[in-house]
Amino acid sequence: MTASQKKNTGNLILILGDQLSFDLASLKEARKTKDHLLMAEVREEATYVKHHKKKIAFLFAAMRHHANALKEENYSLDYTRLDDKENSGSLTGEIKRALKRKHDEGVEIEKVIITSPGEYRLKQQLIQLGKEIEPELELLEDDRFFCHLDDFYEWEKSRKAPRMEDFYREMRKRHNILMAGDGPVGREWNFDSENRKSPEKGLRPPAPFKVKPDEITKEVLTLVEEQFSDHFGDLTPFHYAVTRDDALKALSHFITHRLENFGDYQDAMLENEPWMFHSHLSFYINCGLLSPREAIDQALKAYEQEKAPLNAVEGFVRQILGWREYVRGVYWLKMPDYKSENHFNASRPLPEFFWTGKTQMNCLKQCISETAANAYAHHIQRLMVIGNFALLAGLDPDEVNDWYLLVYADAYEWVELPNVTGMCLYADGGYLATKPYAASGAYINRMSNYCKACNYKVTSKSGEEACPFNYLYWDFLERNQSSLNGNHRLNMVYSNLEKQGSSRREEIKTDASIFFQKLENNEYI
Ligand code: FAD
Ligand code: DLZ
Ligand code: SF4
Repeated sequence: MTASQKKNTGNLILILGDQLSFDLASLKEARKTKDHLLMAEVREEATYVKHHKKKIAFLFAAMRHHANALKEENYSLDYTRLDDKENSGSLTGEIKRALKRKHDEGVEIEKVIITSPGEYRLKQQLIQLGKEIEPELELLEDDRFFCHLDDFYEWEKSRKAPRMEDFYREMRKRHNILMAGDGPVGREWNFDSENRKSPEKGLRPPAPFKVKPDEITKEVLTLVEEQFSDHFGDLTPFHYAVTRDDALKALSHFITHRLENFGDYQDAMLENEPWMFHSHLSFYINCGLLSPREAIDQALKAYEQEKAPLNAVEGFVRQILGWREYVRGVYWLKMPDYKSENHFNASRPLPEFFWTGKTQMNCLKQCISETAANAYAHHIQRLMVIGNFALLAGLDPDEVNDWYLLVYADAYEWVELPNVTGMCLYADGGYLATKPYAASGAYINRMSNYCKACNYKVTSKSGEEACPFNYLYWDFLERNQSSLNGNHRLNMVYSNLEKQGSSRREEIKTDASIFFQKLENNEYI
């Protein structure tokens, strides 16, 4: 009789807070009668950056519901609550404690199995733990993605400039998504140019999908209020889905009510309309309640049934099949060095208003206040308002990354870091983006109605009343000319800067330095 055939042997399988999927690699191999699942709420994961209260509540509530669903499927599962007296405070500590517990119960753990975590930090901790404990610790590849990491590395090696657009086309072909023979449906691969409609007057997006918290969620909300009251953001009202059934309803709600306009208004922003026509599915996809495949399949079905146009469906597919997969590949390929990239040597500390929303710049006030309220902002708010400011003001990439990682309920480092360091700050020197996503106030004015209610004038270029984005944009280009000079996509912009003449360039410099001085003094700007 081998060891594994004995009744009191089995594996210990740790399920992380963002692994709430029934088709998880480690679960596929689990033997319900022998193996033991472990889930744990731990202080270290909630505080390695001080996550938004709503993010912690969302994850703990989703974890508790998922644990119950697993138990209903007859898995044997131990669940450590945050306020359990014996809670060690870390995931590695909880594995050690579970090993001891099982030993005391007379169970011999043969192997500790974990689907690879989404963050380098935790993966290193688990590898280290594997060296310290007796049973073998096995990390399985997380196969809930369209692209295996080895395939990404191979694709990347084969390209001179490994850009998202080429990767996306490759993925479309490989997975036969929106293909007509060898070419794309609609003869174009990308309808990005049809995804930039300005929000016209009277545009009203539908109300978002909302779920009333049940008893389990209410208990979590009380716990988070007690334990994490000093963390950023509003805990209530809380209306996110925390079960698979409700996440599926959220998907279906998006397909029915928003997908049709998703393409047209993908870049649009309106005051007091945080949800626009976006899907709000990233929380659910990233923690495993929904699979990226089913989100794409539902959108394709809507297209086939003529319920949504191609520019909307292709745009949605591109975000999930293209960007989401691409940034994950970049993260694992480039870590750990990617975390310390700082192409422009930016070092300005994060302004206080990133935490309070108290600024006279209405666009930033709107986007930061909505982030505090919802642990959510849509892509253009993250990129072209908050991110654009961080880039132009030369904010320290470490501080900016920490902020993005903690404020959004969908943020895990594998997806957050490339979006911030690569896409938004150009801190990787142009590996991910072909040029910095820098813009003056005119862009924000075109894509939103924020400027109408702003204390600054978007049409004014200089002086106290001028929109700060207007001079910060040129000052950023001037400051970083030596490191951006070789970028031919900026030739036109730099020739425009040259044309402005020396006195205008001095004016820009003066306006920017006055602004930065006020920022340093923590004045109300
Ligand atoms: P939708 O606009 O409805 O898009 C559909 C789906 O596409 C999203 O749910 C998401 O799964 C995927 N997606 C879209 N854009 C991206 C992208 N650039 N990278 C990866 N997936 C994408 N996304 C995160 O999931 N976590 C983050 O921590 C995160 N941080 C970001 C930081 C910055 C500075 C920027 C510019 C973008 C960041 N994004 C992040 C990408 C994007 O902003 C969010 O995925 C999106 O806003 C989530 O809202 P939604 O579900 O309504 O998205
Ligand atoms: C984000 C998060 C939080 C706040 N809390 C927990 C937790 O208590 N237990 C857990 O297993 N996971 C948590 N997570 C998600 C992890 O941080 C995530 O699994 C890693 O960052 C890897 O992506
Ligand atoms: Fe933002 Fe400038 Fe418009 Fe004000 S005027 S909302 S600061 S872009």
